[in-house]
Amino acid sequence: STPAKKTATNARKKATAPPTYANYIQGAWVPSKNGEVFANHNPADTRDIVGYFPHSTAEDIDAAVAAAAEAYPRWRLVPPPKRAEYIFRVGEILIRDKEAISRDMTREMGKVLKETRGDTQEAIDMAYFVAGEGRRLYGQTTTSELANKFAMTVRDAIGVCGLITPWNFPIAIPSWKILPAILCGNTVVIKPAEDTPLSVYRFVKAFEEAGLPPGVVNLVTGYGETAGAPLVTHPTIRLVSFTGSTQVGRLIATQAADKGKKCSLEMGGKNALIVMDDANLELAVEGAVWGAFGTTGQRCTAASRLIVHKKVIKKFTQMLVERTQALRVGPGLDPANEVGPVINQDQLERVLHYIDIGQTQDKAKLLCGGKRLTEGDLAHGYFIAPTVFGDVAPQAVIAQEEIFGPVTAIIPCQDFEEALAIANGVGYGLSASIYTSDINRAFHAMRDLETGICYVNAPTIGAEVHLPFGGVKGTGNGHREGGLQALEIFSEWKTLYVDFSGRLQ
Ligand code: TXE
Repeated sequence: STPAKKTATNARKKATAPPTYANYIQGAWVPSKNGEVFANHNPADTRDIVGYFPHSTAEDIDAAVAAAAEAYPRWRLVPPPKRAEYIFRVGEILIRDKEAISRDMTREMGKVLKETRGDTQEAIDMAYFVAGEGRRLYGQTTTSELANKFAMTVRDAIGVCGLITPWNFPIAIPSWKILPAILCGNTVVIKPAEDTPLSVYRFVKAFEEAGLPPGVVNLVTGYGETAGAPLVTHPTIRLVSFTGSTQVGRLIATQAADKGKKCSLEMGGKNALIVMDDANLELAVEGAVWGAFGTTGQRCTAASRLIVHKKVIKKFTQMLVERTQALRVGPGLDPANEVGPVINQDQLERVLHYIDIGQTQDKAKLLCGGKRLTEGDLAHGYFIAPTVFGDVAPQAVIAQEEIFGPVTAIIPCQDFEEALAIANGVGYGLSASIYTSDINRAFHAMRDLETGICYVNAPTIGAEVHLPFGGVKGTGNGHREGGLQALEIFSEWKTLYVDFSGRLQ
């Protein structure tokens, strides 16, 4: 196109007001009952409003839950291979729209395009994986104590599920919940994070286009206390699946327990990456950089603790700091950038607060980063320089609490046993990794690290959809998403006995 044409297009783009989106209830796009909306900002440039979304309340949740309850009896009787066909079609639509969805996601969430493409791909992978399970919803047949009596188990749906999701994986995490839930015959209401509603809007659009019957998937946007809380406490909701902060997760667990609802929680981590003296240091540094700063450190699997053997700590630290300082920080839509902004003002303040604690209270050594970046256009976004602390004590605040930002802590260790003890010395237990060339140590670590996921010679990140994802200790409540294990969350076992003996009892 000619330069003149380009200018005209840009002018048109600027003149267009941000779109206003709607909730999806009973197969129709509807505003919130109070008519209110909230603005969704681009964290790389807050002057850019991505769109306005319904500021929903209990009334909207009531309508969505009623739609899901109405759809449930029919959906439950749709044979699973047929349910799977809708899911397969959703996967195809996501493939077609992958680039557009990923660009929108970078705009509303901030992480770089390479990562949002990965996020969308995860939903595609999940769609195909789950669709395949439609023909394999196996139960068991087993022996009976009595002759001429047959015993078996089948998976049954649970009912209407309330799904509450965070902003760090705006489409992947919703896919981990919605897809297995509806495959198992449940209907759902999803309340996505207020910072990333557009990605879920686009995901739900795919269900609509796939021809999913009205009411099976419903979307209500809004804030946690006004839209999320009424979903959790709604009497018709049989199951709540939540990913987010520990504080909210604990509250939801209490509310669900009080009403006898099933509840699955995923609440974060304080993940350790151990570097032994026999590690390939180049590999370990690369793993530490992406484990710590990928998604700007806003991953529940982020490598926020680097436990390094004293023999290699000097070399490792020097290589890591050099590599970290070379990272390009900026808007995620520019392919030259490697690290995007943090999600919002609260998160910016929270991360800077932890950086301050690291220096003042923990008395750790700030090796690089440690400040907000405000040069040029960065001033309009929530950018923080990737930060490395050295000489961090295992009990330091920054080595114990989830920071959820581009901050990592190097903790020295004397030997392998001490490394394991430090790694296990936190309240969380999501993922851990060890870099070593000693196979015995690797297996020893895999056996004794108190986490739901362990990596050897790979960073603490990189979940695959056909494997279970989740953690022990404060990370969760015993459930696993992904893999066949997700079916355990979203279905109940029903035991069936058939007596064909005709015997009188
Ligand atoms: O989480 P919230 P926030 C951690 C991370 C981060 C911190 C705060 O440490 O710094 O949490 O993030 C909904 N009833 N993680 O404030 O508030 C909310 O609307 C029902 C780790 O964003 O837990 C959103 O949809 N719902 C994590 C979702 O809960 C409520 C990912 C998560 O928001 C609610 C995100 C309520 N009372 C944050 N209050 C991970 N495990 O990966 C809020 N919500």
